Amino acid sequence: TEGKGCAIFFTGHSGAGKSTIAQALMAAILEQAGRQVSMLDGDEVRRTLSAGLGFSREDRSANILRIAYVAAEIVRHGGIAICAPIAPYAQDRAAARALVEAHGQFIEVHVSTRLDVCEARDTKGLYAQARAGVLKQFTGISDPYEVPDAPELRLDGGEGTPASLAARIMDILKQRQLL
Ligand code: GGZ
Repeated sequence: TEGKGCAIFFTGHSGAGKSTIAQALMAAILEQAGRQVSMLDGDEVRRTLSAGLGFSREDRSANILRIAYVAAEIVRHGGIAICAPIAPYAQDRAAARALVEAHGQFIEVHVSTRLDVCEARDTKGLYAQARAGVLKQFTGISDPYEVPDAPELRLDGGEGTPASLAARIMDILKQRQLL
């Protein structure tokens, strides 16, 4: 286990491809560097660590802070954490960054897939429910998404394979000697 601790923090709309790219990244890190990765995916976190939280601004902030707290702890011990929530608020992303940067590097990856592409995919049918008003406060439809100003990387999930997009992140991790 060479390398230092770091967190790769994805942000982007539902259906942008965060989880898929995160999975490809985890596989690449394991294959190319033999390093284990802790995955804090939006979906699973919502069922476990953040069970009981909703989608108000306050609950979304609490969710991001919990994820960041765990990631910071992993990074503090030299591990690699991949986080993949929507994280729609710049203030929460900045707080997450501050928590992690106390111990190691924070690589923010904005998965910038256009909203109409995410909505057209609608893999889980959530956008349709949001349009129908069944799902309230849905990011991009009836709730805000603040586009990151200066992420370490911006990836369009509508272009290229998950493996090719993950490879762009691998390049950064190698450049920074984190693997
Ligand atoms: C956004 C929602 C909502 C609302 C349920 N807004 O694509 P998914 O389904 O699997 O991932 C989304 C997930 C978002 O949870 P996060 O923890 O990533 O959000 S945040 O960072 O804002 O705390 C989506 C589903 O939950 N989902 N209701 N109203 N996404």
